[in-house]
Amino acid sequence: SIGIRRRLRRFFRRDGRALIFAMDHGFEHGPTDFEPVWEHVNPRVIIRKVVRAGVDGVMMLPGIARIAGDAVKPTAGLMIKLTSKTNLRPKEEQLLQSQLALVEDAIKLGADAIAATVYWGSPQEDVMMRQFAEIASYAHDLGFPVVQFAYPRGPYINEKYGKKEDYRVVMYGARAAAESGADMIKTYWTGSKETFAKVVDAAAGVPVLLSGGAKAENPLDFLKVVWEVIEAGGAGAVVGRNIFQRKNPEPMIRALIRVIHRNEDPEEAAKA
Ligand code: FBP
Repeated sequence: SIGIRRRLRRFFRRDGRALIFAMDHGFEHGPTDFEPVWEHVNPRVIIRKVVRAGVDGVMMLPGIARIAGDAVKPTAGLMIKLTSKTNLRPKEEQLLQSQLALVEDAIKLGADAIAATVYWGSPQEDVMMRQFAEIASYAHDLGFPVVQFAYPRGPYINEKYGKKEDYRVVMYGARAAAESGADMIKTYWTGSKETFAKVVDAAAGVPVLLSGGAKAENPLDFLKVVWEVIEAGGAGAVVGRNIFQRKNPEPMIRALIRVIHRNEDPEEAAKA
C-alpha cells in the first residue's frame, strides 16, 4: 500500500539503504549492556546523540517510546518492536520472544514501522510465527511496514549446521521472513560477502539489514563487515552496542553513514 511505501521511506534514503540505531538491550540483555557508558542507560541522552549524528532510524520497545520517543526527531524513523524476552528466563525458555504490546499501541506512540522477532528453528517457532502473522496482518491493513528480526536459533540448527551463523541457516531465516510478509529483514552476519549475497538473494527483494552484534574493539573491524554487507547487496545495518557502548558514538555513526550511503572504503571512512 501507499502507506507502507511512504513509511519505509522514513528509514531508507533514496539509495535504498539505512542505518538504524537499536536500543532494546535494557530489556533483552539487561542494563549491564549500558555499563561501559552508564549515561546511555538514559534513553534521552543516547537517542539525542545518535539522532544528531545522523542515523536514519531508531528502534526501541514500547515503554522506551513512551519515555523518550519524542527525542527521535522527524529526521529519523521510529521503529517500535513489539516482542522481547529477558535474559532472566530459564534457559529452556530463552528461545521464545513474547509480545509486550499491540500494533495499535505502537501506532499511538508514533511508530513509522513495527518490528517483531522470530527465532526460526526454535521449539517455540510456531508461537512466534503466529505472533508475527497477527502483527503483520494488523499493521499492513493500517498501512504500516513490518520488520522481522529473523534470528534462526535452536537445538536442531546447532546439531545439523554447527552454528546459527552458517549461511544456509541465515538465508533460510531470511527467506522465511520474506515468505511471512516482512517488509524489512534484520539478520546475522554470515562471515563473507559471497555468503551474505546469497542471504540477500534468498530474501527475494525484501531489504536485508545486518544485525550489529557485540562491540568490536577496533571500529575498523566492524566497518569492514558493514562494507561487505553493502557490497553483497545488503540494505544497511541495525546497530546497538557498537554505537552506545562508545562514550562518543558520533565518529562511529559518521563512518557507518559513509560506508552505507557513500560506498566509502572502510579505512577512509574510519579516518574521516
Ligand atoms: P546489537 O547491534 O547490539 O547486536 O543489537 C542488535 C540486537 O538485535 C538488539 O536489538 C537485541 O537486543 C540484541 O541484538 C539481541 O542479541 P542476542 O539475541 O544475540 O543476544
